[in-house]
Amino acid sequence: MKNTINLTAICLLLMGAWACTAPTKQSAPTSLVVSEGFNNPLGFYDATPTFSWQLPVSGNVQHQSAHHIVVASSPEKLPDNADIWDSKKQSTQASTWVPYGGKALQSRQKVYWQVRFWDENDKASAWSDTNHFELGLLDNEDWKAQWVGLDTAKDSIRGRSNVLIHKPQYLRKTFSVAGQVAQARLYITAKGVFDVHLNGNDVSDDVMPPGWTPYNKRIETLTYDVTDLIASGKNAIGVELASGWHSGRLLWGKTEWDNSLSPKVLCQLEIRLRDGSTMMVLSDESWKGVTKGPIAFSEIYDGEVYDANKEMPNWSGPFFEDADWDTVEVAPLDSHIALEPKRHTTVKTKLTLTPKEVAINENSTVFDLGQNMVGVPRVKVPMKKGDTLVMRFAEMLGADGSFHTKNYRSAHSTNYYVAAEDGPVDYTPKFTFYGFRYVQLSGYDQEAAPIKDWVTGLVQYSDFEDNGTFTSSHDKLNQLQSNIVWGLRGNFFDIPTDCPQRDERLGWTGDAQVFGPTSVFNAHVHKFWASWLQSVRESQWEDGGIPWTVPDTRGNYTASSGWGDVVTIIPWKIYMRTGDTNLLEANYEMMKEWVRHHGIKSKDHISHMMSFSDWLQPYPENGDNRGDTSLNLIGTAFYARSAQLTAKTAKVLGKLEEAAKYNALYKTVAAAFDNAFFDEAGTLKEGPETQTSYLLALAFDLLPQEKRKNAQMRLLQKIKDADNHLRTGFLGTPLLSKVLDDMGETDLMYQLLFNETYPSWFYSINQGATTIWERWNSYSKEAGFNPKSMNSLNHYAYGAIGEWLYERIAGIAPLEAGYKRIKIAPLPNASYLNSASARVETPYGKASSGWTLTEKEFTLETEIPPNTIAVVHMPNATVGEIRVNDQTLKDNPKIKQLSGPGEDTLVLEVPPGSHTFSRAIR
Ligand code: RAM
Repeated sequence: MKNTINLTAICLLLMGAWACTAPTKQSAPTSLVVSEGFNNPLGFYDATPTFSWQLPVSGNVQHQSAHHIVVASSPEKLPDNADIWDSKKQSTQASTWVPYGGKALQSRQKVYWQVRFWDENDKASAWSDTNHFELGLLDNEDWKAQWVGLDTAKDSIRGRSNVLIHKPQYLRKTFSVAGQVAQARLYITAKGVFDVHLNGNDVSDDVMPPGWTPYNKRIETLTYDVTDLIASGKNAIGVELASGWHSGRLLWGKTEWDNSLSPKVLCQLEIRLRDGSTMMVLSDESWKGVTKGPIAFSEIYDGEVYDANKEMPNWSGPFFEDADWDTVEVAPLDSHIALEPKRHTTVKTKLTLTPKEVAINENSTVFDLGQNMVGVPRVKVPMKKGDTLVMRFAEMLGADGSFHTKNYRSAHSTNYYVAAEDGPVDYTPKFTFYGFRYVQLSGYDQEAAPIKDWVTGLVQYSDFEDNGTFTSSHDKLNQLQSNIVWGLRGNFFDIPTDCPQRDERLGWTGDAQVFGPTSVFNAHVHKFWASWLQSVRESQWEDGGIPWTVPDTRGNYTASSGWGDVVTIIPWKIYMRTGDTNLLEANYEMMKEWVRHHGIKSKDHISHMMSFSDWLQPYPENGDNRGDTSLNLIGTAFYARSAQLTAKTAKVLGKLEEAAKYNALYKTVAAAFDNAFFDEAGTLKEGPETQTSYLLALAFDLLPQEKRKNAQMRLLQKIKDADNHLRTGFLGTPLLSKVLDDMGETDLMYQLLFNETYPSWFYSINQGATTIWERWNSYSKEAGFNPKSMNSLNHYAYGAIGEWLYERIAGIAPLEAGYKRIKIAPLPNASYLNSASARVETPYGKASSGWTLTEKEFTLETEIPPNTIAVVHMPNATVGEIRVNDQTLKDNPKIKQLSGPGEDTLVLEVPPGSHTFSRAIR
């Protein structure tokens, strides 16, 4: 800054003001983050982070030619006296995932950093704003506190499925602070879920922390800045603690951690006073607790019971009388369980919904939020003393208006509130969540006339930001996009779940594999997946097998093909969309182990692994959920695919010998696959000829070149036999678009996508879906609810089609990992759409592609972020003259033509910036 002023002053003196208007520096980089997209984190997990930033869109920067990162122990030292790390000027285009290269960082350490860059003309930018991160407690050794809680197991209360019920606990501790507080950090976690208060104030708005990890291996810890919540003198900390996923009821319930254990909290409050002295308040034997508080019961599947008569005013304040409270039990830290800072964001209330309709019945009222959602209601309802407000939930009503809860199966999913006095109550459940669109209330003051304001839907999911949008000229396609996004919001509740409402809500690996790629477009879920993949690594068995769900609640040591393959598919897909090689590095051993497991379950490279197969394929010949495609064919196809992705990963990591080894394995398995399942011509020779058999063979490139054509023809025939409808379940559906697209059958793919009749995406929309359903026909206006008990109306798997909406209909895809090279290749199709557009936040900044098609003109508008290159494909280029930014191609010297003359698709290499391409239609 100083330099600029001096220079400006000199210019003014010597040359006159007019000559000095050109800026002497490029604008500063923006959007600084560490590791998987953390913005100034507190309680950060990563002592060896990576740094990423974006180049400014203003100032016509094309590329970075060098960067310079400085890290210091205080902001004043920056940029000139970086005492922790000074990268010096590095000549490189890398502006993402740049590894920290300074001294080892320690628990609690807070550091400040800045970055600047040089553009393609070696012109330096201004320094960025100063960013920072503060590490949490990285090691068990950092903890002086002990686990504390009441022994609720001894009450031997049994709930649904005879599961041990732990009554929610209220725990507290007073402490004195002799002086003014300069800084206070609260490090806390639970075996269970908690809500913490200081002196009667809520410490955070986190929902059900610490979240769900394989608790026998790792429990995540939270860090809160509580400097402003602690005063000189007497203080108190209070913790509400409930079972959550640790000690609550879960499907199968065979966890590797001891889930009969009474919930416990671990808490370490570290205070620094203005005089420089420090003190700690620890969870220990001095804490006290009761289970007689207002939350009398709380279970994830079954709901909550709140008795306002049992409220304890100011119970977490310093002057509350707790003489009759019990002394807590204390347990030491477990040496085998790592305590690590939470490595992604907690669940929070992200959106609120207000009812669209209110239907008043004799004793109850049903509030329709207009959208199937996940979270809790906030109710503000008039009540009479002693009455119980009953809150029930439903995803959908029957055609006769009946309140449909059958698909919750054994999940009681009901909330009770007992009023302590006459008048309005204001209540939000705390340690449970529901999947619902409708809320039914009964037990309120019968004299009051129900109004919409009584209920607000609090939409809760992991606290990530939106990352992209897709929109088009077609209402149902837009509704499909909305359903995909709501499926994401509903099932990213700390872990990726199959469904959010019934007695399941588990981290099903197959569903994650299928939907993961689409999720990355719509939301900033890089850290969410990186975190869950750590849980997957921790859950992998010794023989390389991967549990059906992570965390594992089944404990049956039987893996499923197509499900366990999440370990190769998700890291690779996320790497392609982020360019983060650390993600590959972290998961590489797991991938290898999983491929080994495929080998163990194969004979002569033909898989015999158990599989849920093409789950919920429509019209199964055998009536089974697993569809008709051969189990061994599916297993062998995924064996080859995982070997291939492991080879690609090895190559990126520079492990060339291993890359060759896994590539050879992929080829061997592919040859065995071809040999075992396909005849000389390339027609399936064993088992029922399904669409999915051909999709797997083609998508995973498992047939020799000469057989591909025939396999493609057979696939087309199978689709034709199905009256141009899909016949695919969980595994086949995500492959349809890629395979048909590669074949040039995009008209057919459009047709499948726009089909209105069963089975299709729009079919569920026609039946009233506001989310993606588990089954293509979970409900129909004609036949009502699918009679199968397994029937979730919020199940993201078929939302996998979202990837094709972004990548092909609108046309933005990474050509090189992390969108360093971007492919803009839209698929206009006048029979279906007049326009479509998508925007994606790439690691380099916003990229967008939007097209419109009129009778006269095709127009494509793109935004390409700095430090990337786009390769733009203009379809039907031979039809009319291409204009770029309203000029001829020749007048745009920075745009390079890559395609040959006369080719139908014009391929252009396009630099960063906003561009409009148009072509007249004659
Ligand atoms: C169901 C789950 C999930 C699926 C498994 C096989 O219980 O809901 O979607 O992956 O079965």
